[in-house]
Amino acid sequence: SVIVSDRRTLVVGLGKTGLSCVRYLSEQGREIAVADSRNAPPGLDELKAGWPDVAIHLGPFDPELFRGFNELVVSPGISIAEPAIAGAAQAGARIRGDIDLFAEAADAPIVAITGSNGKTTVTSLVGDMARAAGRKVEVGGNIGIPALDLLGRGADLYVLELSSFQLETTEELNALAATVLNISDDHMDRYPDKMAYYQAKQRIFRGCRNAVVNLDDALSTPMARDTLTFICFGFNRVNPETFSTRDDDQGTWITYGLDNLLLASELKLMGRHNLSNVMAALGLGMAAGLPMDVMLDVARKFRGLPHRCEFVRELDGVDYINDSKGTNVGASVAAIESLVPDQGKIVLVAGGDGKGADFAPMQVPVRQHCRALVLIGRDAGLIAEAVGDGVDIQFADSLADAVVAARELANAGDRVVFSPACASFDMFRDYADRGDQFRARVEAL
Ligand code: UMA
Ligand code: ADP
Repeated sequence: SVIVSDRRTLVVGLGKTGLSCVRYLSEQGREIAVADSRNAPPGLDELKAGWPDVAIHLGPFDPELFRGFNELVVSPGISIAEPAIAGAAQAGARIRGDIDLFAEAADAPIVAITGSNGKTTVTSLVGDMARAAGRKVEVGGNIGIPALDLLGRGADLYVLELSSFQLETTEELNALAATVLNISDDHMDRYPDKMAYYQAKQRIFRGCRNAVVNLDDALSTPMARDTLTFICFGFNRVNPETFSTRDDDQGTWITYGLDNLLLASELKLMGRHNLSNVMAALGLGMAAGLPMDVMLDVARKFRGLPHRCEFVRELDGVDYINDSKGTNVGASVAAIESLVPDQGKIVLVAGGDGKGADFAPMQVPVRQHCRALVLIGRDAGLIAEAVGDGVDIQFADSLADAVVAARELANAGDRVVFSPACASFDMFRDYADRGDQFRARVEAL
């Protein structure tokens, strides 16, 4: 049977996050053990080499084992609704995540970014802006480097991308500035309903000083205001203290209050959704005290990140665009709407693991802007059903076949857009692997 001691922490999950928690908690002198439901989790060799004394429990989670700990630090890839975790919570254990540990230890202000889409773009922009302003900034979280690994590097500012999973296990983030960029359905395989997903995102505002609020998305507004200051953004407004847009004969301006800041045509980023991302980044940077001229300069130069509305090549008058990071319906709708070519139409390649999403919001934009739809992956049939008649739909067994089919369907002036609206795990290692394969197949045409 398990001996219950007062200070024992179970690190649940041994991916990147789990290892960062082991590293941090060991340094704190905590007595820890690790559990992972897999028999050969990714960080196993590193754990054994670095911390030979830490007990490791592999295979299906054992409720009795879990109840022997008074604190569980749960990785984002694992649902806290797992019976063993819920059981431990019921028995009185504190359930935390790596971001909760980070918030407690952070020695510099935090800028925190969540939302259904645009997180990585905005996080990178704010990070670049802070760096250009001469700040010692560390950037991490869901974007890749676990937050705890950013500690102790002498940062004077942290910029964190946070997922709903990470926020679920965070009590008080106490961010200097935080935003929920936008909310559309995602991860419906992990949440009982939309409200639960939305409530997880809202936790980013706990203890926050400046909220950066999207006026075009009501769900982006903090529900509990406390002593929060608002910095707002949204299209076509002339409100004070608000980043917005205005059209005149020179084009579309990004504005602040009554001031024109820069023309959309000065940006290298494509699409209306990226104007929203730039406005959000400016708002967060302003809250962090970054100079406006430096931020605008970074925005102008920012080229965007791979796999996000990324131009691959032109062939026979057709542009090929890799948007493999379009992993939910909202992202792919934004990609379709911002990539409509001047002359032709879009041939959309989509499909994968839909994570329980409702694909209905794709119907109108696909019917309006797409010449054809080529579908791959597990939920191809669900997408076809949601779009219904009115557009040519083909199914492909592999991404390679899909690229060949898309080439045949596209006319000169069209754009082939790969924006799956789905997670990649049914066919690929991750979205980057999927995007790399798309790129390689397109290069080989
Ligand atoms: N897993 C098990 N059993 C376990 C533990 C994990 O099967 O006991 C599985 C999970 O179900 C998941 C995978 O292992 O499929 C990875 O989970 P993890 O929590 O160990 O992941 P990490 O390697 O620690 O990476 C996590 C984030 N992953 C997830 O949230 C799934 C990374 O975001 C993040 O970059 C990293 O921490 C550092 O903070 C990735 C992601 O896909 C990019 N995020 C989702 C998204 O962006 O949509 C939320
Ligand atoms: P995230 O980190 O939230 O997944 P990214 O910045 O990586 O967001 O962008 C992922 C995809 O989401 C992009 O390829 C694009 O299709 C879409 N996207 C980006 N920003 C927005 C936005 N503000 N609104 C809607 N869709 C967006």
